[in-house]
Amino acid sequence: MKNACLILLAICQTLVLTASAENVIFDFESGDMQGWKIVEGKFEKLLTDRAEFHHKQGPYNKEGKYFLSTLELADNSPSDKATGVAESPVFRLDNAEMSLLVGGGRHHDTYVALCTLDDKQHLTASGDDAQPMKKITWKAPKELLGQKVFLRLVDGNAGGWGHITFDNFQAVGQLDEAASEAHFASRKPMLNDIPKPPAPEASQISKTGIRHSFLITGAWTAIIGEDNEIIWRTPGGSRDGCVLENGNVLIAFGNVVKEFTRDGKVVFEYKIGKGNREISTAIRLANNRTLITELGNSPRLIEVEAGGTIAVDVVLEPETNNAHMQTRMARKLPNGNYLVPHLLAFAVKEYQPDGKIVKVLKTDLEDLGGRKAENWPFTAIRLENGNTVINLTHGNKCVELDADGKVVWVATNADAGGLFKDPCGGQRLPNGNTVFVSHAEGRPDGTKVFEITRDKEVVWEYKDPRYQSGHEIHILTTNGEPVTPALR
Ligand SMILES: [Ca+2]
Ligand SMILES: [Ca+2]
Repeated sequence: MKNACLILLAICQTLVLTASAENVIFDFESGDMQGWKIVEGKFEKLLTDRAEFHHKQGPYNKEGKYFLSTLELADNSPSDKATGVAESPVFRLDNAEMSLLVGGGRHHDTYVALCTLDDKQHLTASGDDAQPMKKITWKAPKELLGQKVFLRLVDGNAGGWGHITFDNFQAVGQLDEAASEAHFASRKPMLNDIPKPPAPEASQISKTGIRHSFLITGAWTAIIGEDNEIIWRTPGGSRDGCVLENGNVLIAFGNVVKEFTRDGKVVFEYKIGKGNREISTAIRLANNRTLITELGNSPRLIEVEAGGTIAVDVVLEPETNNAHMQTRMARKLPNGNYLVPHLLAFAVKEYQPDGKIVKVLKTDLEDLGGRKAENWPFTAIRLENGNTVINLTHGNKCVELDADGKVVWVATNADAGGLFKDPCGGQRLPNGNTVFVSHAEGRPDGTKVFEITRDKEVVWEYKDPRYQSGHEIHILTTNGEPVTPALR
């Protein structure tokens, strides 16, 4: 009888334990895998106590001493080449709230997932292409409560940032040894069947419904329609350019300027002068000449007749022998002078046709962070009120200066949510909004061009995985209406 009571008590205790909520913690502080198994592929040293990053020596933000990393080789050197899958023991999930630390790659095939025994992945988390682990909180959907679940660590990627790190998973539930054994014995391989995310498509994003068509130069030279279709395209990387009133397209390539008809016929061509190295400007003037700037041993601004004769030749003063950094998009003013941005001179200079400099607008102003902010002027867009809009590449901002060179408006990455990534060309729209091309945005799903209001609200973004960096833009229409004047 006494034995029977003890057995009954033991059964009751087991029932109570089974029903009670406990913490499921995978922090690896016992110095072992806590029942995790590498179920596919191979990781030489998944459990690691590495203290700092391999290259930059920063802290991993790990919890305690041990964590899991698919980056580590047995000799403690790093390699993204390993691929595989590791899975945790099975546990019953009793509370929706969970937290974990995750770092490493942000690929579709580097992630941690919460899975059910039917192999479905319900919640996933990846790194940010960064070493420090970040804290992730998950909230499970109701139907998962009381279900048997497990964690899956996936590294299907052998390229850059092809690894994942993981630590300190915390949940409320109960480990289930029998279910774990059954799962490990019966699981099916999945490493070679990770679904690829849909390829990103060209898109224009605007809460207020803005759609633009535009010419874009850079790694691509194309006219994009309001529905993102390619209306016109020519091969080769380009610098400056514009769409002319007759529909032809004038493009400055590295060492030649060409005017194309829409069916690709070249109707004007100017090749760079001997001894110079780059061309950075191509604008058709009201007098039907073409304004061009040349960079190199003899930096100059020229007006070229339709037949190729050089009618005006202005020596530029870029204050550097670094040809590539001498100047970008120069423009002619209604008063007949020229406005020329000089990157390393930290200045936009206004030249008379006789070469005399009559005004200098500085971009290394203390208001803008001084010389150390590296505000290299890339555009010089004179507005009707006499102000000048200057995109500052490298310094990642846009500034509007008044006629005396004082800052009257500035937009930075604090305003634009980080979208300035070496802004190059741009355009001030008739409604006062400004459009920027971010040259250094190379991600397929990154924002290549964006528009902000005078109040510095981003109201339009253009993403296009078909090309990488952009250089200059000419907005042609907005919601079907032509954009004039083209202040750019
Ligand atoms: Ca740990
Ligand atoms: Ca890998």
